[in-house]
Amino acid sequence: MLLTPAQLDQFHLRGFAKGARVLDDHQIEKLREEMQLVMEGKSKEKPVLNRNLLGGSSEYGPQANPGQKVVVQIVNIWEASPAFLELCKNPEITATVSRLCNHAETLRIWHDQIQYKPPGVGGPTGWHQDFPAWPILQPADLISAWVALDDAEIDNGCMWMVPGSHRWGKVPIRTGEDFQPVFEQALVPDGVETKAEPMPVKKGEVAFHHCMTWHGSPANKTSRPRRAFAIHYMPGYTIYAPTRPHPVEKHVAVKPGEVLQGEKFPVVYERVLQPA
Ligand SMILES: O=C(O)CCC(=O)C(=O)O
Repeated sequence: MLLTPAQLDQFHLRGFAKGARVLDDHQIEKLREEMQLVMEGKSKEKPVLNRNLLGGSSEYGPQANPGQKVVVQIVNIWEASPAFLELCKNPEITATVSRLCNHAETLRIWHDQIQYKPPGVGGPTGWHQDFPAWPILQPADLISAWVALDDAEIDNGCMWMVPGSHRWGKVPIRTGEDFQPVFEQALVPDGVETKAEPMPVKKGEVAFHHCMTWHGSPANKTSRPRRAFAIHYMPGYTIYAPTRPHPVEKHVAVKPGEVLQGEKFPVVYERVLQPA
């Protein structure tokens, strides 16, 4: 368990919490190498997406498209890299996520993603809630574990969170000039505080967030990389409920209304039930 009882309470109140270190320097180096390999298209197996999240050229380098900001997004690197799949199965991470999901008995990988903001050109990831961007699932009980592969700090684009926002339902959010969340006041409950706060995470540490928590990450203004890996876990009862397309949908082999399962949604945690 990577969160203390007090941190578990904080998570339920605030919608996110920072956990302990889960990777040593050697493991981090290995994952960075694997990421580079997959990003350059040199891995045998391929991920679902390997692109610049901000659009533009499919090339990442600033030389390919001068002025183009870049957030490299690799979706389902676990399919291309055994080291990342191993991290998805980390028993401490999955046991913690199960606790955060009301003691879910089973967890599957919904999908994962690298977000890499390269030095100098690394751009922002706009404010959003995850669940509305996943329009083929129900219910909104998913939890993400976000593992830093570099120190993620304010100046190189750590995530920002709005405490308590996971309890306000679906709210369309835009990103303001000053990287503040912009939203319609009438859509949030009266009297709630909507102040964003940074969530710096040291390399090798993990942080957790709920799929309705408002979050985003500004540009990388430094000469340091900001690499991170998010694992989006779904409890075993999550069903396939398609309303709009999603890149991972091509892996779905069940019918609407059925539990979303199959080899591309591997079980990574099963709670051992104690005999009565
Ligand atoms: O890595 C980032 O800055 C954003 C990741 C994110 O939006 C997520 O994990 O849900």
